[in-house]
Amino acid sequence: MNVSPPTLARPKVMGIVNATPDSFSDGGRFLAPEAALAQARRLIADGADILDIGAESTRPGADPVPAEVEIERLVPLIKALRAESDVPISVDTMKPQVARAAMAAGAGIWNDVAALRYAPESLAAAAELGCEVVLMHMQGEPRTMQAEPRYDDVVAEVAAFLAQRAEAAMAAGVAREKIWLDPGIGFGKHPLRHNLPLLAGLDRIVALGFPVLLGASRKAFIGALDPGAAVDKRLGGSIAAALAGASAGVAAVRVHDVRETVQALTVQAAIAGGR
Ligand code: HH2
Repeated sequence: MNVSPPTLARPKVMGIVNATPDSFSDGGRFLAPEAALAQARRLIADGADILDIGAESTRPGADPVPAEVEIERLVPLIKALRAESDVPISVDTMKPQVARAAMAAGAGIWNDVAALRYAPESLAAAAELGCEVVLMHMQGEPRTMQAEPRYDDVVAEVAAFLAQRAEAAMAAGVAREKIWLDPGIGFGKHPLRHNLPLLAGLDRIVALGFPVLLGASRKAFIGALDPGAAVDKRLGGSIAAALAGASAGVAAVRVHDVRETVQALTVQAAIAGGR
């Protein structure tokens, strides 16, 4: 009997392309445009549904990058990719001028870890661009966010923040259906005290009624649970987090290891479908 595998709903897998010299997990191996392009091609071949390209590291303590430098790193890469693939491209930037240049080059999603708070014109730019926009929760700013993060009820506070940023975006003219929310794992959060309740409470973020993106791949909470696991030795934990996200109903997961994550999510969905 020839039984073809069922195509069941699973979250989309967003593959991370780091076009930065100081990214915490790739160590800048993909800085040169050709190398970043090769990395992007590999992620597409591995089954990425979306690519997320960033040129400014948001790792704790990272230095800011001027907009012109981000644009120089991003635009040639986006144009080259657009010429050969129609995979949706997301750009990981806080700066509206970078988002503008990226959308003009062919990107379609603005992934903003500052949730359109970085520049006064961010909200208006997102509305004008008409692109999809990811609003992520962060306490503090990248350089200092891990100093002393504090919450009374992390899930309630993150959910309230995201609901408020979605309202602000819609009030500025961003269409409801363009908005994604992201709890911002690791962004101004204690590795275990804050990230674990957030991962356990993802259904409350999903319940806000917007598609949710989850970025847990290779993050510090995995190293805290498996002390000594180097950043590139956190695949098991990253997959566990992606599966938890899928169970909670997230729409997409942002990951380094696309092939393995697609496989895990596909198996999870197939098992759920076999009930
Ligand atoms: N995490 C990182 C960067 N951008 N964007 C969203 N929406 N959600 C996230 O969780 C998220 C993000 C950090 O991860 P990484 O890209 O691996 O490292 P870097 O800080 O060097 O960009």
